Amino acid sequence: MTEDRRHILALCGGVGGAKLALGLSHVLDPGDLTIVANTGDDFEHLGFHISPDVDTVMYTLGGLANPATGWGRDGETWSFMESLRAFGGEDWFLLGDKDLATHVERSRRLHAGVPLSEITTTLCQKVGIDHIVTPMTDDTVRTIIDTPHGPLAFQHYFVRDKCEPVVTGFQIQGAPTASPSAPFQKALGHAALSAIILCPSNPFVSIDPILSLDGVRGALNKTDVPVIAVSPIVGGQAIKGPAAKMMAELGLEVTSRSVAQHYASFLDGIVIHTDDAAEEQSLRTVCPHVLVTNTIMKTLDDKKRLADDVLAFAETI
Ligand code: FO1
Repeated sequence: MTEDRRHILALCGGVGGAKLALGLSHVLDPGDLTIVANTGDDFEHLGFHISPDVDTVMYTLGGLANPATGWGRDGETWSFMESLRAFGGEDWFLLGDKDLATHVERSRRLHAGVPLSEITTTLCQKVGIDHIVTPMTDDTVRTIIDTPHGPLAFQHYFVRDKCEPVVTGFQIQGAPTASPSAPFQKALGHAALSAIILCPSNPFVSIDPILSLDGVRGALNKTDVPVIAVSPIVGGQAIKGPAAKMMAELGLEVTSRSVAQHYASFLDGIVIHTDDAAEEQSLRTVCPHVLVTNTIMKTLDDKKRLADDVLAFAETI
């Protein structure tokens, strides 16, 4: 396949996924990459529509992200939050002043009837992003975390309760009847589609909501192009976030093998970290192709190198 005849579809959640999405955006031309962000984490808060994973991808590719947290904006100020707190308002979810502008403008456009995917395209263009970044759907999908004490809305579990409640399962509400956004559908049907990459995001709460949309898992089961996952698990721990804790609580082994098993119906290749090289043989019983490389992305060079490694791996499948 020649360089100008390839299109890569990357599915991602927030911080970890956005790092690889940034790497891919540096090594692929704008027309050759579609990045689909999870919206199962979206919620209405203080009257605004918050789309955390879309914003994390937008800020990361736009060079605006807070490097310390991975979410929110760099050089943020907190006057709004401090004033809200002084009024006794809800202050468990931190909205910085610059970030707030995103939620105000997005919510205004949504109320005017503009679909989330069109708003995302516009906002991404405004911050100088040339690649296609799209929410997984324009429909409402909400991830619910089941716990022994009842169901929790995703951000209540993740931010308010700091991922402390034990997880017994997940509900991806609205997903079976939600359509993939137009740019996502276009990428899935792209004549030059040459690989689908599952970024190193949480399989349960970042990637599963995308897979659960109407027709998506079926499309991945049927596709002829390689589907490759970059494992978010390294050395029995999640690189970021609660994936390892969730796996343990669900009675799964905290390994890349469990990740591969989770995606088994469509997975052609998995990328694991060099520290886990000993797992390679047992992984091959679940997934036919395994790439062992450095999957930790601290610098921009790390992100570009991993993106190159994953694309080269895809070409061997
Ligand atoms: N994550 C936190 O841990 N604490 C926060 O207060 C917080 C605020 C926040 C505001 C806007 C935004 O786009 C993201 C924000 N996040 C925060 C991150 C986010 O909730 C999670 O990282 C994702 O939902 C999981 O991918």
